[in-house]
Amino acid sequence: LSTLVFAEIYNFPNNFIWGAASASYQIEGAWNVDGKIPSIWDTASHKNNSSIRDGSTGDDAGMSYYYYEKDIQALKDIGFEVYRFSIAWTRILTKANQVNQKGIDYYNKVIDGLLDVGIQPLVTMYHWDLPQYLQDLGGWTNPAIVKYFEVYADTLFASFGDRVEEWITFNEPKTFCNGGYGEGWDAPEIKTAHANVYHLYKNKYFTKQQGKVGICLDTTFSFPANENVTDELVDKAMHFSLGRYANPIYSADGDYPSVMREAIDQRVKMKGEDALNYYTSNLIKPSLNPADSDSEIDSSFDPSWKRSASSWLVSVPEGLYHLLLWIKDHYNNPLVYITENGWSDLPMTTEDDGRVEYLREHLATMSRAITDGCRVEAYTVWSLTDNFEWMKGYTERFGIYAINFTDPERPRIPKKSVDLMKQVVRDNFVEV
Ligand code: PNW
Repeated sequence: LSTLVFAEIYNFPNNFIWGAASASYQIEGAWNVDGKIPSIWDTASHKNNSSIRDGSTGDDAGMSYYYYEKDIQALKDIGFEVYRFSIAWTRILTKANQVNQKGIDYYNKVIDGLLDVGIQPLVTMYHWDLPQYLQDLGGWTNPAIVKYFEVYADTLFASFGDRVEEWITFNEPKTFCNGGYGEGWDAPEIKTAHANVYHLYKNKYFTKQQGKVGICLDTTFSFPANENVTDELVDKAMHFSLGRYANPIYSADGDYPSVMREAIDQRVKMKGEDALNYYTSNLIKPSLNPADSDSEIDSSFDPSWKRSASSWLVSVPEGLYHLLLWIKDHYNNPLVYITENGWSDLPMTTEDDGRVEYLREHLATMSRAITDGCRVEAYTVWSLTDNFEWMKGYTERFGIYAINFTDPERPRIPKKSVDLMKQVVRDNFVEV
């Protein structure tokens, strides 16, 4: 007896680009090798009683620093055409901002190895592993970092730009700013938002103490240099200097100054695609305790949404469809690369039916969004292999290949989802 299964087929454009994604600290290991300097994740994972769930570190991880050829082979076995990986800033420049040739050599080997088998590199410059010495200067809260980042980026373009055609500056600024510097649940685990302290005072102390909490902003006043300079230009200069901080806090619309946003928009429009990471969705409603958050929005999960091994990750394929259409409608239908999308399971699951189902359903909604006019051109699944999942250590696994982190050879063991991706890359359709 056989069961009849009625499957829907969802197609993808012929030139659609398939691949997988990873990040340096999560896979490389070799944390103190060949001139690499410490990053904030070395610091976070090495400190006593670290906040990492299993007390683990990325000191060795999947050892991609030594076994990058296994990663390339794993990509090739599926037939992938693009590999999104990140470069560790801490391998490229020394504390004195000198180029570390051994770090350059490593990424040259990765890039050339990929190109040799016809896989395009898609390079993230910053996936959270900030040099510790820059954090000691304030990290992303110190405006001087802009120059440091520019020197680093310059080194990358000069060293790899002859072969790397696609770059991503930052992975998830919302997450690393809020996690690292706002709520403190990611390295460098700093909790410093003005808004947090303001609300703390308002909620907990104000009734009793009746004081005020403000912020100290600095600015020059901008005078017109001659009579041809308009008042609008004066206003614009003031908004670039003061308004960028003051408007979100004090202005009626509570937003960044529109004149600044428009000027920046114009420059951004020069070129570029949107690299988008989508994992999950939530239900929202007006907050019952408005004081708890600036947005005054509460969010929750629908009980019917399937749960992964990660508490924050539930499967909502429709969310990807709606997100892609929202982007199309709000940003003039830009080119979109889905640079992360994936599912977590427990260590050493290779029968990863949950992931197979998640990927099938998300690829299907992506196909529907493309049919409805969205310009999605590439998809890289998170992640190629199991890896160091930040504060969750090795307790949650995102790979389509499993890794046993106690095996010195770190073989990349295909999970069932590898077969799914092989089929999708070969046929350019997914069945649901
Ligand atoms: C990503 N969300 O972060 C990171 O880029 C990866 O390094 C990480 O391993 C992966 O997720 C899995 O956790 C996310 O808002 C940040 O849904 C935010 C969200 C999801 C993932």
